[in-house]
Order: sequence, then C-alpha cells, then structure tokens
Amino acid sequence: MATNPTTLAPRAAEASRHGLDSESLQRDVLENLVSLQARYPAIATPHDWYMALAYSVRDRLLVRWVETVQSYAARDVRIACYLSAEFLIGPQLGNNLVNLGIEADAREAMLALGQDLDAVMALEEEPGLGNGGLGRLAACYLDSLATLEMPAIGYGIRYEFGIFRQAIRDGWQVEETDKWLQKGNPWEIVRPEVAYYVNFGGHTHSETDAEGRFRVRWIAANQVKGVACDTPVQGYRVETCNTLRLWRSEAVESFDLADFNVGDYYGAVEQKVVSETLSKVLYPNDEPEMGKRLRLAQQYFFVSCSLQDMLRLLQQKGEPIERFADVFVAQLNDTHPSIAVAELMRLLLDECGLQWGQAWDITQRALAYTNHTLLPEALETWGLPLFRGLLPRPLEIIYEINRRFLDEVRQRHPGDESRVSRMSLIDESGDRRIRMAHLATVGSHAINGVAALHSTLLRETVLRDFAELWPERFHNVTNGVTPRRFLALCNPGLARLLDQTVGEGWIADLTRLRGLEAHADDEAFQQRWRAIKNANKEALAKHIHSATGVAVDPRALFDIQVKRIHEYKRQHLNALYIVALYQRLRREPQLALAPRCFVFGGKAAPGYAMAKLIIRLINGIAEVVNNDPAMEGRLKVVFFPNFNVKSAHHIYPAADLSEQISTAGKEASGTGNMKFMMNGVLTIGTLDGANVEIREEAGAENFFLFGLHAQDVERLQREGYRPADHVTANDELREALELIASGHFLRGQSDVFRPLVENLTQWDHFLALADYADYVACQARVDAAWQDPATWTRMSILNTARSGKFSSDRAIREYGDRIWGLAPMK
Ligand code: GPU
Repeated sequence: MATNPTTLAPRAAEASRHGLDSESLQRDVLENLVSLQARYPAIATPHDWYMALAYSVRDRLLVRWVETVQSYAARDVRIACYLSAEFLIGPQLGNNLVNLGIEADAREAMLALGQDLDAVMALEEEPGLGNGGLGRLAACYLDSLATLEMPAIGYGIRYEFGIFRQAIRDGWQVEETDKWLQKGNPWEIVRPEVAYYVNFGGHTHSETDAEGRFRVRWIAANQVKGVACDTPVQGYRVETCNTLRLWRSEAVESFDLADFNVGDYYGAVEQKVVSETLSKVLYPNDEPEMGKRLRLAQQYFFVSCSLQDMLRLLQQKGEPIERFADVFVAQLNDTHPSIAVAELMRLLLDECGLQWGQAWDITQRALAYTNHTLLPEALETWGLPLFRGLLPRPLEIIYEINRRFLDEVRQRHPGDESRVSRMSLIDESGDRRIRMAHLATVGSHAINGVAALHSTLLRETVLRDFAELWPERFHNVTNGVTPRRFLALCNPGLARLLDQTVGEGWIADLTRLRGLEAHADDEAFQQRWRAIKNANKEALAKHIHSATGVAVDPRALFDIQVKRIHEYKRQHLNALYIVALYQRLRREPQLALAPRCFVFGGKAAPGYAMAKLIIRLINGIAEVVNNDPAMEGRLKVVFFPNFNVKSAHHIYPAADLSEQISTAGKEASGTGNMKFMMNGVLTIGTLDGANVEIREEAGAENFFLFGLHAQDVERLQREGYRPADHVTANDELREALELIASGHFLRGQSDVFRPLVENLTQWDHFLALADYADYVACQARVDAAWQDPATWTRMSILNTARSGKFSSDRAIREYGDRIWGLAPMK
C-alpha cells in the first residue's frame, strides 16, 4: 500500500506525542512482546521484556527521526558529517529514555508489568564499536549535535564484532569475541536500498571522453558493496533525532554471478566471504598503528560509502555538485578517515567530471581534520606497495596533490629541500610510506587538537611546518563529554540533588552547575552530597564483588584509574606506589593512613606485551594485598574486568579520586578525567592534556598536581635521562622494584616481571621513575585532605560546580563556530 508521507508524518507525530506516558508505553510493550518476540507475559524471559521495551522506545524515536531527515532534505542547511572509524555509543535504552524524558514513565510501565527497569536495562549488550577515548568522543559529539539541533550525520563501520571482551584468567588478560549482535539489535534499521560499490585493486586507464576531456578510469580487481545500517540519535528533550549511519560490507551480486556462469561455485562463495570480512571486526589497537592491509581496506570502504552517500543526498536536495562544500562539512576523526582527501577528489574528478582546481577547492572547503595524538608510534603511515595494490587510483591522486603542494612549498622556501622532504606526503627516508596526517592536513581547511596544551604542541612539533605555512588553519577545540549519559543517566542520585539545587536546566547548560558554589560550605548540603557518594560506592562495591569476588569497604577512599592500559598512561606508576604503601604498612602497622581501595580497569591491545604484563602485575599485587590479614581495613586492590561504557556508568559516580597521571605532553586530552570531575571526583594528575584546563577551572587548590611539565620531559629526553639515578636516590622505590622483580607478586616466579622492571630501570620511556617521588608526596596530600571530610566534600562540590566547560555541548558549539560555520538551530 502506498502511503503519502506528507500525510503520514503529522499523524504519526501526533500519535507519538500521546505516546510518552506510562499507559501507552505499557500497552505497546505488551503488544510488542507478542508481535515481535512472539511471547506472552507468563513465559517471557527478561530479555524478551528488554526487546519489547526497546522496540516501544524506538517507535517513539522514529517519528522524530523521519521528520528530522525530511527537514534536512527540504531546508537550506549545512550538514556536519562526522567521519569516524569508531563510535563507542554504549547501551541505548537508558540514554533514549533520558533524552525523550520518559524514564519515570518507563519505570512505572515496567513495574505495572512486574518488571524492574534497571534489571531490564542491565540486559542490553553494548555496541563496543570503539577502543576507548576516540570512539567515545565521537558518541558524545553525536549526542550534543542532536541536542543542539545541529544537522549532522555520523558515518562509520558497522563491525560485526566490536572490541573484545576482556576476561581475567590466572591474573592474565584473555580476549573473547564480542558477539554483541547475537540476540539482535533493536536500535538498528538496515537500509538495503542505500548501498554503494567500492573498488579495490586492479589498475587505471586514461582515456579521452566524448567531449574530448581527459578522464581516468579505474579498472578494479574487485568491488565490495556497503549497505547502510542506521541508528537514531535522539537529542535531549528536543524534536531533533539525527542519524548514525554505519556501513556493513557485502558481496556485489554481479561478481558471483559472473563466476557462476563459468561454474566456479566455490570461487563465488569465497568472494562473498572475503567481501563480508571487511566489516567483520574492529582492530583492537588504541593509538599504536599496525599497518594491516585489511585495516586500510576498512578505512577506504567506509569513507567511500560515506562520500558517495553525501553526493546522493546533495542530488536529492536538488543542489548542483558545485555546492557540495556549502551543503556538507566532514570532520575527520583522526587520520583513520583521511583517505577522504583522495577519495573526494576522485569522485569529483572521475565520477563528476570536475577540473582539478575546482575539485580541490571543494575538497579543502568540505574537510576538516582533528588530530588525537602526538605519539610518533601512533601516527598512521602506509607503505607504498600495499597502498598501490589496494588503491591504485587514490594513490595517483595523492601523487598529484603532493606534486602541487610541494611546488607551493618550494615557491615559499626556495632551496629549502630539507623542508620539502619533511613536509612531503611521502616519507622517503626508509621504505617509502604515505603520511596520513600530512594528507589530512593538506586537504583540510581546518586542523585542530583536542586540548589547549595538545594543540600548542601539535603546532610546535608534529605539524610545525604546516602551522608555519597556514597559521590561520590551526585551532584548538578542547574535548567534552555528554552530561546526559555521564551525569544524568549514570548518577541519578546526584542528578536529583542538582535539579533541586540549581534547577533542571543544568542538563542542557552545564555552566549552571556554578550555582552549587554557594552551597559548598553548607554542612547540611555537604551531608547530602556525601550520602549520595556513599550510596554510589555501595553499589559499585556490589558490582566489584560479583565481578571479582573481592569485598571492598565503601568507607575506604576509592582511588580509581580506568582507561586503556598503556605505558604512557602509567598504570605502573600507580602500581609502584601501591607496592610502596604495602611495604610501609607492613613495617609500620600504626601508620595513620586512611583506608584506600585502588580500582583499575581497562583493556590492553592483544599484541601489546608490556601492557598485558602491567595487568598481570596489578592482579598479582591484588592477590597478595587482599589476602594479607595485616592489610585488612587498610588496603584493597581491584582489577575490574572488561571496562566498557556499561561498567563506566557504575564506576565514575562512585570514585573519590581520579588518577590522571600520564607523562606530561603524551595524553592528547583525556575524557575520563572530565567524567570523573562532573561526578564530584578529585583529580590527582600531571599537567597533561585537558588536566591543565580542569585544574584551571576547578582552581589549583582543588586539584592534586604533581610531576614534570611537558618542557621538562622533552628536555630530559633530549639531554639523556637516567632512570637508575632515581632508584639509587629513593630506598622505597628501589625496594618496591626489588619486591616486584623477586616474584613476590607472582607466587615466587621471579622471571615474569623482570622485563617490566628492567624496562623501567634501563629505559623508562615515560619517566615514571622521574615522577615517582613527587607522586608519592602528592598522594600524602590526598590522604591529609581525605581525613578532613568537610575539606574533601567542599573540594568535591566545587569540582562538579566548575565542570561546565567540559560538556560536549560547549565543544560542539566551538566546532560549529570556528570550523563548520554552523550554529545551533534552537
Ligand atoms: N585516542 Br590517535 C584514542 O582513544 N585512540 C586513538 O587511536 C587516538 C587517540 C584518544 C587520546 O589518547 C585521548 O587523549 C583523547 O582524549 C581521545 O583520543 C579523544 O580525543
């Protein structure tokens, strides 16, 4: 039956407005239980109830979604496209309830059906389509774009297997596949009709077309089809519902048909399997790059599908190709999508028939690049043979971009060939490699870092020559996180107190939390503040117990470090301190130290041996400390397995102290630091990434600062750093290292942690030993502040009060103003 969409929309919209109450939800859940799950209440499993509720909520999003898409198609708007290989969106049900404003109604409806909403929400498998900070940032930005009602589409890859599940066996990390789609995904709408073909391999061929114009044809060795899988992204209490469009790879029918005709059935099926492999699994490496062919294929695949989709939408809007950059701006989330520079050029030249100059102008105006790391080992490069084999036509275009670009450099700096080779898109120093950060920079009208310090260092180091050439293109946009998920949803107790104290407006305007400052010294308010924290700690203690079997006392100081395991993040510095504490407490049982519970969480890249060893060390320390009767009531150590968005919901609100102890200059921004701060957690940290700005906002007196500055780190490393000197100068440190090397934390096996200890005493690339003494001194200040609850609580309140800057709404407004030329539509 053909339905007229213009008459459907208002009717459906009307219906939805009446659908936001508990009775209609209850009715729909029951109906969906039967019609979608084929169950009746008496035999429904908890998961059936989850699915029935999820579908009922999805229906309420769809009306807004359809209207939003329609309005973008009809109106003269610029659309921000966020291109990212990762979107770590987390569980959807709770977030959608909060953003629709129907959490209480859903709770009531489920209760009437005999179900507990929290228990039902806990059943949702989270889409782990990201590694850590970078992927979660993309998800926070989608939330803010929708909340600010800015036209936006998120484009990425619909991995069948997301980030691995981390299990801990005998103290070691074990990776298990993430089968997040096993029970179906109620939030996804697959659109088989929105599909594009992507070329791989083969060769190119130049010809002159009918109008006598020179044109290049890419004769591909094979093609893969990308199918759109959409997830609605509902803004907070607004009508806007944007789209996250993820591409799933499939075989191209015509290819297997051709094989069938010559009777090669197995060949045809193999082609299908190879095609589907493209979107099979997320690469689990955070930061260090690994140069795998399949990874490059994934990047090109999703970028090409996304740009083709944008071209189709442009056509649908009735706009000419010349208007591409007026209608779209694409933000490249690190270099993973940077092949967009070559692919957009290819589409404009080869498919649309534009001339180079015009195509280049459109490309530069349409693209912008965000850098997320300065670590040299994390900067993406691709070897030429691999690149040429997979993407011969894009490579030709990169050569031409480079030729024209280097001409410009030579004109500006005649005779400066060392500058030319430093800036080239191709690194010719060893085997020739394409520098993706250079490609992204040259092809973009705006380049930004993710915290003030990071953006400064980016201009001074990694992209120095480029910043000199085009200073006006360089920006800073300090990261932000969404207060909907990381405060309203995950800390309902605190959210209620905030509502009562500063009014509900804080959720969409986080700067209103400043209103809390007036209550920071109010004793009754402090008591309520502490009661909420204690309740959150009790809840986390239960989760810890069920995940690890360790019983922790909620009255202890919860000292938490959760993030990917990496040497630059220095979980081992924290571990060294715990070992020293342990030795101190054994020697001096009378020591008046406050009881502490150290909690760690985070995954190690499967191939990163040192990171896995750090996990083993933490678990070894935990086993010894937690089983030592002398440590009872004084010290506990927990490694919380499989840290992800879901467990993060329980962890951030329950922390007292947030560990942000990376080597200065190495952490681009950090975003966990912001999530802790919002939840009233005090930071112990270095002057790194966004810590600098967190301390500025909170006030130096409300932040525990220690460690070398970025310039000191740089100078030490340049002049020659000798970690052994710190060992000699510090008995406590030396003894801690000896105890670790002795095998004390691995049931006497003395060989296992040797590489870690040797690495530290000989190289210590991230200066953990250089910062050790200052870290320990700073921890003593933490202990003293904790022993005075009024002081601590005041600091905690002021941290929440001053966290407004770190809302992703602020960050997205800045992207809109400075980079996209796009304002909130409110
Ligand atoms: N980051 Br590059 C990742 O999570 N993965 C990456 O591959 C790269 C960077 C992180 C940064 O380490 C972190 O400091 C930052 O807050 C985050 O990106 C978002 O910008």
